[in-house]
Amino acid sequence: MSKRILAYRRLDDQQLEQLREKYQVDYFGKLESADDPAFREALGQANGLIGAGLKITPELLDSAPHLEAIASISVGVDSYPVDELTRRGILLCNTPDVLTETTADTGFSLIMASARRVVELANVVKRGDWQESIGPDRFGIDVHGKTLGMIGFGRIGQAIARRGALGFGMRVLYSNASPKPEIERELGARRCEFNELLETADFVCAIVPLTDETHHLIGAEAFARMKESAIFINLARGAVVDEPAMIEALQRGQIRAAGLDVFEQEPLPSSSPLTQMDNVVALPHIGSATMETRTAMAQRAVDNILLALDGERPLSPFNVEAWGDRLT
Ligand code: 8YV
Repeated sequence: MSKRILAYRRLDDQQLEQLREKYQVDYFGKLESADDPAFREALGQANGLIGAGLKITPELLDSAPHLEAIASISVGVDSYPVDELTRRGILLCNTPDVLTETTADTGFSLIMASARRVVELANVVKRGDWQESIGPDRFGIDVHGKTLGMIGFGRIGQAIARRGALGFGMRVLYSNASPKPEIERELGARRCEFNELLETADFVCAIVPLTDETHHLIGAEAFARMKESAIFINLARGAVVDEPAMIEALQRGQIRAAGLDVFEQEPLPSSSPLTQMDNVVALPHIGSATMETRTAMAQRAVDNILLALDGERPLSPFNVEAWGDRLT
């Protein structure tokens, strides 16, 4: 009997066709809830999953007794219980590389928009409130020549740093579990202690995976260490930051501004004080959201699931150990 794939994120026609050529596909292009009975039924028969944006719990896995592999349309794997998947012999694949440059572009647009108050001042014009030339109370701060502090220095962090160092003459500091000598040489970047970074950087940019270790990594103490003129950027995951502590730091003027693509609760509730603050640029989690990149991410996931269900090594497996010797 042919294997079954359950797709729970929008795929384009050609990608769906690619899956259907080899397997039976249950397609939920816009899944409203994991409790949808039709989805649950499909889960019960699925050998492969492809999708994103759904928290995969051990309870959901209990309803998927035939599951062999999951292809996530994301680089972040914080929606998956990775150890549990490994224990159950389920291979997880993600989509690194294809989104690096696009996500770094988003990061840099947050840096620019927060420093130059782009959204706030564009709204002045839109409201018809541009009555006189802009004075010091609405001046921004320079980006070029400043110090960029990267919390996390993986592919995306390095791509942001490259933009800062090579495009804007910024000094780059980074805090990361392992040193990155090659990019240190390329950009003149320097690895430093977390606290030194917080105390020195003009732009503090979080781009670490969300794990037990990074949960609420940046809280009240971290904000207290930042310069009053510092701008905080979060391109990682909302839960890397203690959000109430960040809101308080912004309200008390402990830091100057924030540029945020991610939040503890997404979509961000309209009642959040962050929606009301002029010194906050808040985006609806668009790090990788361009036509080209989202298409490439979905394609990577399609390729990953097809290879995995064929018993071949996918392009980007995350927990190879789940399949023991099968992929080595
Ligand atoms: C995903 C992301 O598209 O890849 C990631 O980890 O944050 C985004 O680019 C998003 O998680 C999908 O919902």
